[in-house]
Amino acid sequence: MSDPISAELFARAQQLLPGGVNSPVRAFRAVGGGPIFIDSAKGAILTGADGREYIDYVGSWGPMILGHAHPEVVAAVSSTMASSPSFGAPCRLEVEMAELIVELVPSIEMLRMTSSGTEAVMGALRVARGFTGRDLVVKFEGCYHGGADYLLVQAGSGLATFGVPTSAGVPAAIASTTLVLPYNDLDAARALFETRGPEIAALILEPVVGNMGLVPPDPGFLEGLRELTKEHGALLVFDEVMTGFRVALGGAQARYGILPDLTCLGKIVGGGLPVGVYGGRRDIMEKISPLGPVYQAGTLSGNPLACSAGIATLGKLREAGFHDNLEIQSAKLEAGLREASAGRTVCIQRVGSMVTVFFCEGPVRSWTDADTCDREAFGRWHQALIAEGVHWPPAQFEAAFISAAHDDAIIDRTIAAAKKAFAA
Ligand code: KE4
Repeated sequence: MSDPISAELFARAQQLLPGGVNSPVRAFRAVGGGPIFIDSAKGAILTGADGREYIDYVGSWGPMILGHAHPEVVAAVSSTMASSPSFGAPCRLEVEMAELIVELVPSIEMLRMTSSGTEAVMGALRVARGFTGRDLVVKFEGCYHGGADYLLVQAGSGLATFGVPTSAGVPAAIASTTLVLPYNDLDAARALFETRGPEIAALILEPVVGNMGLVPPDPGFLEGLRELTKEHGALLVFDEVMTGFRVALGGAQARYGILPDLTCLGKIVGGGLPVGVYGGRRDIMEKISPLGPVYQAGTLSGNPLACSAGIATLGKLREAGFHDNLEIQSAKLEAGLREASAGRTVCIQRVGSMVTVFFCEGPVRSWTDADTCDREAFGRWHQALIAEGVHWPPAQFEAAFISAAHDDAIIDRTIAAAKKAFAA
C-alpha cells in the first residue's frame, strides 16, 4: 500500500491526468494499492515522497543501467545544460553519439536520432515500407513496440496488463496492415511468408522479449527469421529499445550473433533523457529525408543535452568487465529468487540483467503461455514486496531491471524481502 503523502498526491494527479499518470503501467492498477510517488533516487535506491527508501527494479523501465543519478552522467548533463539544452541545429555531441552507436551496435552503419523508442520504431518501419515499396508489417503477439497505431495490435506491456491487447482508437484499416504471429513459432512465420511474403515490408520483434515478461528466443528462432526475411525480400527489424546495450554491450544482436537490417534503440541510449535511435544498413537509411523520399523529423532529435547523457552512459558501459559484473549480480538475484520461491508455482526467466517472476508453471515461450499467469497472486506478491521496501515492476507482463548499483547487500536484502513476500 502507498503512504499518505503518495495517496494525497495521487488524488490530485487523478483530477488532471488519466488514471493519475503519464504512462498507464505506473498507476499500479494491475497490482492494487496506489503508486508510490518518488522524490529522488540514487544508485539502486528510490526515496519516496514520505522519505521511505525502496530498492528499485524498475530503473525507469530500463534506462538506469548504471543506477540512478550516476555522478558522471549528472556532471555531463549539468555542464551541457549551462550552454543550452537544444539548438535546433547540428552539434558536435550528436556526431560523437552517432560514432559511438555505430561502433557499438554491429548492424548499424547509419542512424537517425529521435526523442522516444516509439518514434524510433515508427521511423524504422516507415523507411522499411519506403525501401521495399510494400505495406504489411509482421509483429509477434505479446511484443510491444511503443505507441504507433498499427503496432498497438495484440501488443504486450500495458496492453497485455490491462487486457486490451488491441487499443481502441486504431482504425481497422490501419490494424489490417499488421499481421501477428505467435512468438517462438518459426513454422507459423514460414507459413505466413509463403502466402503473404511479397506484401511484407518488415518483420519486427523484440529479440529478447521484455514486454510479456522476460521471454528469450528459442534456439534457432532468430536465425530462422533472418533467413526467412532474406528469402522473401522483407526487412528484419530488431526492436532493441529495451535490450540494446543491456543484454550485451552490442545488444541482443551481438549476444546472439544475428545482424538485422534495421535496429531500434531507446532507454539506455539516452541515459534517462528522452532519446530514441533507428539505424542499420546504409542503403536503407539513405532513403530518409533530406537524402531520400521517406520523411521523418523531430524538434529535439539529437539535442546536446540528451546526447551528453547518452554519451556519458555508454562510456561507462564500455569499461572493462561492466557486463560481466552485471551478469554476476543478476545471476545471484536469480538464484536467490529461485530459493526464496521454493514451494510456490512460479517460473523465473532471465537474460542478462532482465528478469521476470511469472506466477505460472512455465516455461513461458509465448503470449499463450504468459496468459496463464495468476495475476492476483502476482499482485499480492508485489504488494508484499512494496511493504518490505522493494519497488518491483507493478505488472506481471514486464521485466525487472538490475543495475550496476545492485551490489551484494542490495541483492541480499531483495532476496530476504522476496522470501517473506512468497510466504505472505
Ligand atoms: P518509448 O516510446 O516508451 O520510449 O519506447 C517504446 C518501446 C518500444 N519498444 C520496446 C521494446 C519497449 O519496451 C518500449 C517501451 N517500454 C515500456 C516498458 N514495457 C515503457 C514503459 C511505459 O510504457 O511506461
